[in-house]
Amino acid sequence: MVTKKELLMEIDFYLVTDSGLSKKGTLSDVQDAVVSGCKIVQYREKKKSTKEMIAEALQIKAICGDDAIFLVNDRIDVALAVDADGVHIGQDDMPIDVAREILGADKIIGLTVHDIHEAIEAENNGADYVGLSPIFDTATKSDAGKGIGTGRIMDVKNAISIPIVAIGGINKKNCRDVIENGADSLVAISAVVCSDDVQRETKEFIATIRETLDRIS
Ligand code: 3NM
Repeated sequence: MVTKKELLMEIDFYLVTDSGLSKKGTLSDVQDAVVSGCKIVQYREKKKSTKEMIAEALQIKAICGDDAIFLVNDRIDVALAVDADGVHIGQDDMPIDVAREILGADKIIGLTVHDIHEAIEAENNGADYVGLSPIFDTATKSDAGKGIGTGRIMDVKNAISIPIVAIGGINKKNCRDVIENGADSLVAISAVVCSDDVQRETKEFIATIRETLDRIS
């Protein structure tokens, strides 16, 4: 069986949940993305109680099963409570070495980085992948700042060997450019969860990412 860390090397479209933006709800979005071939899901929930989050996280974990990696954003306690595959944390959250100590070697830890220096530091501190952000301006996260542009992705790619997940303002028009510039995977929240057809959008993102990766490899 493929381990979740091995599966991390095969990710393409990466789903981050957003219950505030979602048309059909978080569980529906996860179900639609996973049946469409999405191999990584991050449960990002800023509004619900811990109790509600644990109940929902257990359902997401069940949907992901062996087919998709299941990570929890920020909340290491919730990840531990439901035995998720790992966490995604930010620069101001728990330091990676501390998170690793708590979670253990087998869990996946992703860290948001904004430049080459943070990316190198993330790899040196034991991150399994980096989320590079924001690539473009985005209205989805009010404090994301100005887009860094796709050119920066290749700089980071040349400096580290762990996977790079691009995030921020990505849609079907600009996603080829993101992959051509070195991203291994990408997140597109509003472009997918605001859609009427999450399955169709997920499939189209996966097909475009795969086709671009094949073309440049
Ligand atoms: N983090 P959309 S940008 C969750 O810059 C998140 O760290 C970001 O949403 C960061 O795909 C972002 O709709 C939201 O632009 C991305």
